[in-house]
Amino acid sequence: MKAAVLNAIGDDKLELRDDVTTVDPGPGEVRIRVRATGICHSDLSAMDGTLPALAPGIVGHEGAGEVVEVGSAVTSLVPGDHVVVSFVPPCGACNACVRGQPHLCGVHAIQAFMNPRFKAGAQPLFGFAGLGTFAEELVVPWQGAVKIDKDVPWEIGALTACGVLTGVGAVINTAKVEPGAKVVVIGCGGVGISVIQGAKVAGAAMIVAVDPLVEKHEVAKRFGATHATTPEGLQELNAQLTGSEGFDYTFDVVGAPVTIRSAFDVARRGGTVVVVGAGRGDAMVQFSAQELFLHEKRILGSFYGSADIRRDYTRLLDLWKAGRLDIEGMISRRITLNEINDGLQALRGGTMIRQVVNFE
Ligand code: CXF
Ligand code: ZN
Repeated sequence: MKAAVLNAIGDDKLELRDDVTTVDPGPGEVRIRVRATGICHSDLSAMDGTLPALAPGIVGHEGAGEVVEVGSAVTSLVPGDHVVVSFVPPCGACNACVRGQPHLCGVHAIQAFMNPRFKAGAQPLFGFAGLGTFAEELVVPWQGAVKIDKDVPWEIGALTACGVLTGVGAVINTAKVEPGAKVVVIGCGGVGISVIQGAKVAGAAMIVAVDPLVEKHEVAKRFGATHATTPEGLQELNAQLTGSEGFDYTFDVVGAPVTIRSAFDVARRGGTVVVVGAGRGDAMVQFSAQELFLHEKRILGSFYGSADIRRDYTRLLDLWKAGRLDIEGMISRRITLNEINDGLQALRGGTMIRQVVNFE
């Protein structure tokens, strides 16, 4: 099959090959024919070493497709089913799963670093985050393939897999934003736009979008932002909108020390700061010992929208069907796998919300 291969961490291009194969599905695994995948900023982060990944490998972690083969122990899926694939298939048995935090199940992530998921000729290839959707097929545990209705377009399913779930989940599950809240969202890519949409769904009264690219301000407003500014203008808006008291909820969707610090600074005393952005392991953020206790700001990490994929993929697609989440509108561009390097380069340019790769 055809796949886009990352030969080494640090490469800025993927190699298109047509001699790639998947591992055979084990008893609890399913083979999926990928029909659409989004290009997420985390794919660039895997390529440049910001996020942990192994090479040679296949990136791409936001996809939807059709089940083509199921392992002997799989009872919940059959060939022909349409599924959204997840990079955190909850095993159902570990402490995180039993505790009710299936998004923190680490079983598949650990496996992903030990067992290659593909081969190119005789060369084993890893799958980023245990997936690798920049390939025509992939094999995943059945728990990582969630069945969706057949009338859901592939690209809508694909974007739900990572960006929409991560952003809307951060608002609804992690922060639990309530009606009337004043919200700031720093970073207006696919996840940031999903945070904005989540805040709108949650009934926020004020949603301030922050992005250095002014072209994105109108986009953010189209998805529900009530105000938009560059990072330099944020304190001024804070003064205007809250009398400098600060906002109830602030979301960092960049993952850089300066944006996390800024999210902290514009949260009110007792407010909630949510770190959604996927930052570097060695990037440090400073807080004074005094400000942490004195202002009682709650700093919450949010991984994968604190989601339960079985509950939340359906919930998000129901919101989409009801017209309350605009997922089509997030698609800036549609390409084929042959154009993947062009898509990655366009994402580096900063103005793309989501590009979708459609497969035959
Ligand atoms: C990332 C988080 C780290 C693993 C891959 C996906 N989240 C969103 O892009
Ligand atoms: Zn992603």
